[in-house]
Amino acid sequence: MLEGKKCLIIGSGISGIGAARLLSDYDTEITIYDSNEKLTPESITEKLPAGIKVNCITGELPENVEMETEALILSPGVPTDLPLVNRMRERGVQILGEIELAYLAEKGRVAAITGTNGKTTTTTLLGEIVKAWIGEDKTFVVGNIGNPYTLEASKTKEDSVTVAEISSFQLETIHTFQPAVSAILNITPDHLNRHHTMEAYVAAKEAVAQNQTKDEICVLNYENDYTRDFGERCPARPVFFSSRRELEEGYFLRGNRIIKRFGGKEQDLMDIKSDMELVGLHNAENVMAAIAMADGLGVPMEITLQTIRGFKAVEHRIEYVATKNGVVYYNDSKGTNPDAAIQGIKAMDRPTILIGGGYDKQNTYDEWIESFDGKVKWLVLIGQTREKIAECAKAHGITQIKFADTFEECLKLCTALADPGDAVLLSPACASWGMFPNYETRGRLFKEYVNSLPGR
Ligand code: UMA
Repeated sequence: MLEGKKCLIIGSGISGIGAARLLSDYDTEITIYDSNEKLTPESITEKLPAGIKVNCITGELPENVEMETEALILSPGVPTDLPLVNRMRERGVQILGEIELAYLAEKGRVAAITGTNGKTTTTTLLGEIVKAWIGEDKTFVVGNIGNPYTLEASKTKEDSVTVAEISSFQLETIHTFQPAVSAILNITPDHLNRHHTMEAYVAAKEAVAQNQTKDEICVLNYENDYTRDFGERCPARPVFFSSRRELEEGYFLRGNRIIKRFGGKEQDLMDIKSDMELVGLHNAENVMAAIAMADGLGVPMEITLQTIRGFKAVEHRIEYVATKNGVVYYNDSKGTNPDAAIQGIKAMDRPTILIGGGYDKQNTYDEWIESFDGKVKWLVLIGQTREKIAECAKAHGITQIKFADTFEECLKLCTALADPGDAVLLSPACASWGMFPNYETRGRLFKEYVNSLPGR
């Protein structure tokens, strides 16, 4: 459907490069455009594999290129309501996201995971389960997790499984994307600067199931109002999990044990304290979602449970870094919104120096600050949101607040403020943008700093 067309890709990040690679398999004319004036066409060309013919443009897009474009491919970070995109839409130009483009080349089955929090852990875990079942060569773990789907889609085969972490940004631009098994882990306010309203954000998440049929399943969290309600209107067959109540049908916790119950038949699967290394109730939810999805794909239960038993925490998610001079350091750089950061502070069992702040996604911070539960000894704030968070913290009676201008200053300050027996937790409740290219860089810099501190 793209054959012979003049295609314009917006964004020269990893998705845009992946999209160009995939498009080069078709007979298309490819242009990559990036609005960042600091980039040069040469710097984009350098990122492309040799032998691919791509026209690269940065800064302003010439009008003739806009007018000649017949298909527009958007990177996830590109808002779908940009004037340029709106003009092309009005002109009837075919508009698709990088995920949709990849899906056009998909030959196997897809398991797609979305939700505000827990996506990366669940995707990684399900990826490991599927690998243990059909082998690494037939398993593709892609998407928001950091591996563009367009780089892998052409390698898929009829008997392969693609496990995809899909963000709300990516779901805004799908058309035919149809997972065999999908999951919406939870929905809480996030990315409202991009989606503008909660309704639009929820609609984007629900789109993961829009092309599914009742022969396919959508795994949903019974304890989240949005996902529970979606069960009523979901085009796929809803399969619920719950960490708080016993369900008539589905996967749930009874004390510390995960139980599966369908058609009146119960199976006692595992203990969340002694059978897995992941900690916290949110991880029990991620594990139940992964089990439900693996079941939906047909993975034998023994393979699923064995993989979970050996699975360790994902990098940057409440990740223990080191203990230096009696201070325990945790990297939760993936706490990029208040809801995720609540899990971070909840997991602490000691006085904590908490690093917060970053890019402003127009979130509110009250619930996060209310979850501090007297544990936050000092709140050290960085980035664009620091004043907004400080104001909110003060309104909740928290006065032990410090500002830092740079990340380095912030880290040194935390070390100075911490006494033996304390924790230092990087769990900012904000995206990293503005100070770092991504949360991984923020987390890695934190770990490098901690590991460079003297002491064991
Ligand atoms: N750009 C434009 N015009 C715009 C906006 C951006 O030209 O209007 C350009 C920028 O100058 C930049 C490029 O687009 O050069 C960046 O594209 P991108 O933001 O889509 O980033 P990618 O590097 O392609 O990474 C994207 C995802 N990024 C975002 O959604 C912001 C990555 O998710 C994802 O891992 C990757 O695709 C592979 O699928 C990151 C993320 O932060 C981890 N996701 C959000 C989250 O998890 O909360 C949704």
